[in-house]
Formats: sequence, structure tokens, C-alpha cells
Amino acid sequence: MRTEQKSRRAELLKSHCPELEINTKNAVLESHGCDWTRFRKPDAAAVVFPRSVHDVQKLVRVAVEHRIPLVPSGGRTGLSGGAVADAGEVVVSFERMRRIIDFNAVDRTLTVEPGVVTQAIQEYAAQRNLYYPVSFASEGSSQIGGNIATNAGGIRVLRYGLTRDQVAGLKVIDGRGELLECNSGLVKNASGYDLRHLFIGSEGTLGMIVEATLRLTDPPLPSRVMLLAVNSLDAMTQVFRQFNDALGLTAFEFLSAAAMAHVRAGHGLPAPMDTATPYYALLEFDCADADTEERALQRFEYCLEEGHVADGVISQSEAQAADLWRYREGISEAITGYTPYKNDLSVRISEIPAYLDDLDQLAKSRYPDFEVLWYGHFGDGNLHMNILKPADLPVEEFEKACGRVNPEIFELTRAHHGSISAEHGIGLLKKAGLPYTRSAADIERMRGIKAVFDPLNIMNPGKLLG
Ligand code: 2HG
Ligand code: ZN
Repeated sequence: MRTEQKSRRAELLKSHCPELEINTKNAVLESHGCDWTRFRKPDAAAVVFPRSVHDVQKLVRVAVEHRIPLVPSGGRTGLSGGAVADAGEVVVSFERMRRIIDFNAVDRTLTVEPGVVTQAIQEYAAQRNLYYPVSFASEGSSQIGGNIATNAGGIRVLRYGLTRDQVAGLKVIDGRGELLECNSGLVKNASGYDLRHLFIGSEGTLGMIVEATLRLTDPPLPSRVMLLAVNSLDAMTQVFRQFNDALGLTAFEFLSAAAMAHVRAGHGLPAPMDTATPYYALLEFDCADADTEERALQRFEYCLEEGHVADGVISQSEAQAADLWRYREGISEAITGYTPYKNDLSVRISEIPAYLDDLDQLAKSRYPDFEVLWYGHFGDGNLHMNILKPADLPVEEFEKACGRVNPEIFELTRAHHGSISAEHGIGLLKKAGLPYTRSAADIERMRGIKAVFDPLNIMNPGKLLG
């Protein structure tokens, strides 16, 4: 966008909201105008740092009056470009809104501002002998407002569900500049449409979350982690079933041998065991007594006898459990240098082997020169397909080459009744895939909802619905 137009937007905001912190320094525009997506160049007009609900409301009202597009920004750890400002938008950063507002021990709820970092919520809950269960690799920098706007998933969805399942109430400033209070922490509320759930996963396209009330739960029992060398994908399904039925798993993750090689190389990790297999499973379960451990070992013996697994290790301490988790949680970071092209896919758990087989064949025939890594949250049906960029290929060409195959990946996903975005959202990068997962009627209804909350298309325009 032309520099004069961007400056005009910034000046308008400065003159109407002189009390707001508004930054137009290049370094800040660049850092706050993008997320972890590597395929878009930031081009923001300004970055605003509100400090209160009132600040956000005033800002949105001015934006509505002057048709200034806004991009809400949290920890900027998203992978679909949902927080990218590449068309002269004004970024609204929630960095200055990171207070814990209220803790209610009877209701077991925590009310927070949107800029509170996910890990800070987990720690606050733990100090009160409670638990906030949503957990993923970027929890040390992602913010709760962004978690809610994208309905973040992560590694313990199998046991505790998604971010959606933890939200007991929201305050939102919608695209009309109105403050909406959506379910004030009630457990039961049968008074019509639950607007809270429209904002969860809306990727900032309907309004901005300015306060959230989260439900906390019992702290988990001590846990054990097992890393298993698995002989095939069909075997992976059997292993999942055996262990989940016997132990009620809290997590069941998987990675391919190639992903294992990269995470080891990237972090300098030793081989976790002597045996090499095409896939590895990482599973976690509550284990407070010797009986449970015995049951886990029995399942392991059974899977060994049946030829499902070839080897395995089990943690004997919290430190060992954390070490084992690194083989799975460290993958994304280990491969950032390869500018990976990411697909975030889901199918029903039982469908994974057939789906991944088809996908793998497609990848081999269409990307013969690219290395493709598979890993993800097997226990909730979520596969992360990462295609690595060869060092000598320019990023634009690589993105185009990957994009050309996307329709076939999406078509295959539709054929297996899956979703082209499991937990990373649609943002900017996955828009072309939306019609493969949502029907034309669905998308039309979504546009209708958008028009109700944000008639002037101020809120994160160009994302999700385009
Ligand atoms: C994970 O599960 C994250 O590690 C990132 O969702 C996935 O790197 C990815 O594609
Ligand atoms: Zn993930």
C-alpha cells in the first residue's frame, strides 16, 4: 500500500485517540505485522497498544468511522497468516493488556485480559493446585486472546478438549464497536444462541476479545511418557487403541522416521532407542501407582508380540518425560531453517492410516524432489504435513510449487471426510482450501454472520472468508 495512505491512517488514529500508544517505527511495523508464517511480507500502517477495554472500544469506533482495517495481534505464533498485516492495516497488539483480573476458587474460573501468555495461565492455575490443560509448543509466547480466536488445540486435546472447551465467558468488542458480554462464567445458560462460540475460532474476523473467563480443572496425577518404535501406520492405530483402552491416555502423538532424524539433528538429541522403525509414537498417561505402570508394560508386551512395535522406552522421572517430549515438541523449531510449507490436516482417528497412505503416495509422485515430514496429534486425528524447501530453491518458487499440489491434497482430504485446517486456522494461507472442507451453504452462512458483527469489514479483513 502507498506510504501516504498508511501515514494518513496512522495520523487519523493519533488525532482521534491521542491517549493511545501508537507506534509507526519500521522495526515495530515489521515485527508486529507478521506471525510465524514465512510466506507474507508485513506492510502495516501502525501498531496500537491499547491498555483497557475502553481503549479498544474507542479505537474500533474510530476505525469504523474512518474505515480503517484492524488486525488483532497476540503472541504472533500462528502458522496460517491470521495475524499478518500485509495490506496497510493497523495492528492492534494486546501486549499491554496482560492482567489477571479475577480468580474464583469456588467456580474454578480465571478471568484474564487477552494478552496474558498461555504459560502464565498454566502457572497461575498450578500455584492454586488447579490446571489449565491446553498445551502446545508455543505456549511460552502465545497469548490467550489468540488461543481463543484460533481455538488452539495442541497435545492434550485427547483428554481435555480444545480451547473452546475451557472458555466460560468472553467480552468482545465487535466490528460495530459494541461491547458484547458472552456468557459470564455460567455453566448452564439455555437462553438462545451462544455467541461465545462464534468468536472462538473466528480468527479475529468478527471482533476482538478483550476479556476471557477460563475454566480450570483438577491438577493431573503424576504422568508417564512412553516413546515407542512403531512398525507401520496400521500398527499405530492398534497401539493407540490398546493403550487408550487400558490407560485413558492424556496424549498420543506420532512422528515419522524422517521427522525423528530432523528433530535429533536440529537439537543434537541422542537416538532414543536402538531400533529404527518408520514411525514413532509418544504417549502419555496418568500413572499414580504400580498397577497402572504394570498395565502399561503389559500392553507394551502385547504390542511387541503382535508385531505392532519393535522397541520402546518409558520415563522414570519428570526430567526423563520432558526429554522424551522433546522428540515430538522440538520438531517444528528444528525445521524452521528449511522454510517448511505446512499443511495442518485432520480426519477421524480410525481413518488416519488410509488417508496418510494416500497422501504419502501423492506427495511422492508430486513432490519427488522435496522432503516431506509427517508428525502430529494422532490421538485426535491431526496430521502436520511439512514440506521442506531445498536450500537452492527461492521461497516464491517453492511456495508456488507446493500451492500447485494443494488442490489434490484438499480433494483427498474431502474424500476422507477431513478438514484442511485442524488447529492452525484458515488465515490468509489456507483460504483456497476452505471450500473443500465447508460447503457453499456453510460459507454463505458464515458470510452472513460476518456481516452481522462486522458490516464494514473492519475486523481482520481478507482473512478466513477473504
Ligand atoms: C505442533 O503440533 C504445532 O508441533 C506445529 O502445531 C505444527 O510445525 C507444524 O506444522
Ligand atoms: Zn500441532
